[in-house]
Amino acid sequence: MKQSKMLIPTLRDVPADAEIKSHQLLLRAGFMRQNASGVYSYLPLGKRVINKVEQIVREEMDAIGGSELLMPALQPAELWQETGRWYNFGSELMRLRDRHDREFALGPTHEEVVTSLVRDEVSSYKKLPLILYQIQTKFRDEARPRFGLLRGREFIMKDAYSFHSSPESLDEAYQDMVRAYTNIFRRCGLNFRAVIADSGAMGGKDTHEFMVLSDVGEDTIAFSDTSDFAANIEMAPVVVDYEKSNETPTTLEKVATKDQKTIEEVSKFFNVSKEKCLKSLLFKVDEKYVLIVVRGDHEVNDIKVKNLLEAKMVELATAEETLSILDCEIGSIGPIGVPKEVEVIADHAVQFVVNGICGANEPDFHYTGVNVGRDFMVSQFADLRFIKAGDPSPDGQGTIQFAKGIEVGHVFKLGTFYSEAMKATYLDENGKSQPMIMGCYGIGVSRTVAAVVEQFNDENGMVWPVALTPFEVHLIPINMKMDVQKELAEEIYEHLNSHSISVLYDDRNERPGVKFADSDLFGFPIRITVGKKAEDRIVELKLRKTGEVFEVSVNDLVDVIREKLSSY
Ligand code: 9G3
Repeated sequence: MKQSKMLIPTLRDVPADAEIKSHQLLLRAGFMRQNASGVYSYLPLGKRVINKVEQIVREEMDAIGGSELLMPALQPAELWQETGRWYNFGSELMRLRDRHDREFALGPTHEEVVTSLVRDEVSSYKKLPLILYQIQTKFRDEARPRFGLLRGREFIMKDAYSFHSSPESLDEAYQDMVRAYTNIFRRCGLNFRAVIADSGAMGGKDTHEFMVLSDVGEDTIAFSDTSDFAANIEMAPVVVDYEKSNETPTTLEKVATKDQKTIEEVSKFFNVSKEKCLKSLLFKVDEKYVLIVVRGDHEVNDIKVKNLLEAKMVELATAEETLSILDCEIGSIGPIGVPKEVEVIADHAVQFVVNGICGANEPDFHYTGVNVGRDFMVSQFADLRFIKAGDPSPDGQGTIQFAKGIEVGHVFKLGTFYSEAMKATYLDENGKSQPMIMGCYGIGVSRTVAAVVEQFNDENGMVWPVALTPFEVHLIPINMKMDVQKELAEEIYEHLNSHSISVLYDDRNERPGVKFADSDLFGFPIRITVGKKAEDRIVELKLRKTGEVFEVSVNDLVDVIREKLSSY
């Protein structure tokens, strides 16, 4: 392609509202432009990268028996009303009316559409399992779009849906998808982890997120420093063998602790570690109140509380609720003597605290010498705390570390939530009507592009992996006014194209400095410069990643380029 013919509006300066590297570079290199908050145009170079990611996704989806279709972005409200989701998604669901005043959603995802399609077209177990996928634009009216393509309001997603007549068949498709996702993100050159995640509102049980490690990621991952264990911080199970201290239990005492409220203040006041303190939090769980007790140095994981109690809603009780239920303020809560209608549940670590300290449910007093089982009872001990860096990895191998991650993929076992709500049934081998068992699997295609830039850049610009680069070679004559350089450049351009090496030919009449700065910004793997040795048919080859420079005779160029690309 000739650069003078393409729209690649590069910027010298960093755009003010672009806070992260990928957002800055994609704008500066002329790969994309913003049309509105969270809404972008992919310009030619950016669109070529999108195409490459999509191609990799298609190959891997087809390889596991997925068939590509394309569903509408305009989704009739009736479908969303069948599952009830029309009512429980708020302003994030973009809605509109057509000329007849009929309501539609601009699709944020396609469970309802695909389930309505399959219920109409599939009725026998013989047609299952079925894996359908699409690569399509999604709309979600994010409250705070930011970080460019990482959190947009219109974005490109590959979303796949699978339909099964048995849980085993779903498991098989789920595992195939995990393998396909692993291939996709490996082929994109990404450093990622498949992470055990919480299914959140999607129902179903197993779910994995694919996280690209990056400091700008919004999710926190807990992963083992020696094994491949990795879990979203919300889900990471805690498996610790707490040792029981051999202290002998002392008597319970109520001690005046004027103005001491937080664990920090109380542990300092008594000059003990936070591990000796008990932290009690009152939660409103659906319609009842539950007191959660954890060790002073731990944090309550409300997702674990919600999953343990199979609750729809778990919220920290307000100060007023605390006052009315426990007759004390939040800083004085303790598990001793709470009203019997308040269930007390403790994290496993609490049962190993001997002679602990806890609030006395009245201001300016605390109990010391507290021993669970003697001074207060719990209905159960459970894993209710957030995992911490330094904890042993739950798989027994290595120690937990934290990292930030960008979610680029998410796979779910949906079960029959949608097929039951929408009566997507099939006749099993006994002629009995059964709801289809479903899975759904997403990849953020446009988000993946931004994640790649986040992982591969340097002070001069982007550094594309070969698999995703818009062009493999950037061909730059130093001086277009010198015929020998211009003619050799054009000969090389034709030669590379005829050998299916993708090349962007910078045929502009620009100063070399401008050309090289743009070239570094674009970040293609190889740059060929045609300069003063053109008359000897010698050119300079530069590798973008390492900066290594080689002189190459034009006759060897194709072989050298192919060798450099394969070992890049
Ligand atoms: C909505 C809105 C936002 C949403 C959803 C629905 C996320 C919604 C979850 C999923 C689950 C999977 C198939 C591909 C992979 C992800 N945000 N989710 O359902 F109405 Cl406004 O999309 N869907």
